[in-house]
Amino acid sequence: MEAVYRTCAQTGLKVHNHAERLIRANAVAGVVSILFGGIAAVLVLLTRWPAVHLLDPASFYRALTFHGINMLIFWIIFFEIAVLYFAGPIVLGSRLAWPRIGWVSFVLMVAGTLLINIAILQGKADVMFTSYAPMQAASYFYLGWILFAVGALVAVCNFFASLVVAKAERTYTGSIPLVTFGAATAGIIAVVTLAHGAIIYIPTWLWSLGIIEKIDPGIYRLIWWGLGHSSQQINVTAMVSIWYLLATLTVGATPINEKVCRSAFLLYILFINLASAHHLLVDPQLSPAWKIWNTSYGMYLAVLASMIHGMTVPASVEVAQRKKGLTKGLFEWLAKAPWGNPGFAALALSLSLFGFIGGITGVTFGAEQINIISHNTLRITGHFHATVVAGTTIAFMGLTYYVVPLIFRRHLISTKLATAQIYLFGIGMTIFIGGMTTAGSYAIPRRHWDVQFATSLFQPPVEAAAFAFLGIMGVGGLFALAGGALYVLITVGSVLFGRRVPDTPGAVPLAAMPQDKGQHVPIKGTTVLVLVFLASFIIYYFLNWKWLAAIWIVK
Ligand code: HEM
Ligand SMILES: [Cu+2]
Repeated sequence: MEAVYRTCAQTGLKVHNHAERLIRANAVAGVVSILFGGIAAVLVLLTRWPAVHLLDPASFYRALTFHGINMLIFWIIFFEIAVLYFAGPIVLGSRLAWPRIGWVSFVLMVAGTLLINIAILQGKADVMFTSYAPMQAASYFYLGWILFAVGALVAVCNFFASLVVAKAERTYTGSIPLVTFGAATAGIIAVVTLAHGAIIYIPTWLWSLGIIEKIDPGIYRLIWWGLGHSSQQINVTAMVSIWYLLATLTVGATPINEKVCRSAFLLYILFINLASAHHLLVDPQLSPAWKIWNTSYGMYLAVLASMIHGMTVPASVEVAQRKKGLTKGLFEWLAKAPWGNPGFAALALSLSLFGFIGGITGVTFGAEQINIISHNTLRITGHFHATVVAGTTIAFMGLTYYVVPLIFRRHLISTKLATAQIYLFGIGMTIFIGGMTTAGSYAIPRRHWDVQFATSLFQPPVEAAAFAFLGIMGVGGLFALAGGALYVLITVGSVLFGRRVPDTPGAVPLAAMPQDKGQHVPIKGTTVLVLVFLASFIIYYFLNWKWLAAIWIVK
């Protein structure tokens, strides 16, 4: 296939036609998936809210399976493939190495999506997102996972091949930009992750066909989480790369120290797989030494990486803002930031919600001892909605508002509405997560149709306060759902009906601030924010040890 390029009038970037079309296709598939997952979210939310308790048990578990997979696998991974094709060929002004294979991998992923969704909707795969053995689904459900994973793996290889092509054809000079570097780290982790997917889903598929007699549940969990957890690190890595990109696009920030940022990305590759062990902290077959080693010493190095990015990104914003003369006091740079720009709103919300809520709860619940009071409660779902929804999803939403004009070449139908969408979704999600996590600390279980266990032989006592927090979760969830629906509406509306972006050169949003090395710009504001973060972390961590101690009252 012949490579055809256009020059983007807005950014001056050379855009390869096949890369552009594949970005569009993957982004559209992602948006369709978040729509599917969102519809299921309405049903799941209204069932977990005891005042409504909408669905019957079978439909609840079906909707929950559908929600988890469409959101965390399809929405996130289709979008990530689009990000890889953007961060590789487009940012480097090069071509996608294998256009035809790009379409093959897209078709494989769509086929996998269809098989899985059909199996769930037919009621033949009520096995949850994790599909733990010995629960069994129809064989084409597992085949769907395999097709999707192979498709995604091929897409990642295509991205790496494109980096090689760009280097060989010298489309850039020096080292690759940080965004591309971050995307490459995500790609490497993706290969490891998808390998775990193949190792676990191929035998499980054979088991569903009757070829293998039995799958050991313990081994299943161990390997499955090599997929389930590591894929969260792809999300984090992609999200952090988008933070850097959004900081450049919105305030013209450049990384304050490339070496530090790049080393932090490397820490993810080295240490993240160990952290998968935090999903097995109450499993009986593993020793405490194994659990503590993997979830403490190893995992903290990956956490360190996130904390480094959590500091360097706002610091780069502070430096860029101060250079524009916003130097008054500690926070003029922040107060006068472009809060009305949907990209900046998304950056600020994604970074702070991911760090303050997702990060702090994650490290705390991932400690072996604390895990016993959070495992399998709604505290866990509260935690990961803060990471993959308030963190990753908001970052993706913010980036979408740049992808639409740059790649679909349409203006947004309304930038104001887009900004409002980000705030509505972010604030709704914060309320939802607060309610959910607190309800979980009253021992409300996750993945359970009935909070009260009304039909069980043994009814555990449920404190009245738990119902109040489940109500807060319900109300916050509805706001967030409205924000999510608005995202789909604005994106689809702009792609179909937005004014065309003209081919005449316009402002150059990608143009970064020149980095004048000699000038020393203080980052006092960021330092204060970092200290507030660390203090919150310490307080929350020790509160949890106190709660743990309070469980066994010795008289
Ligand atoms: C407004 C948006 C959303 C709402 C209101 C919502 C609500 C919920 C609720 C109520 C549950 C059930 C918790 C339980 O009973 O254990 C749940 C589970 C889940 N959600 Fe969401 N969610 C939203 C968006 C998302 C997004 C964007 C993602 C991923 C990127 C996501 C990933 C998940 C996963 C993986 C589960 C667990 C599924 C399982 O246990 O198998 N959610 N969500
Ligand atoms: Cu994990």
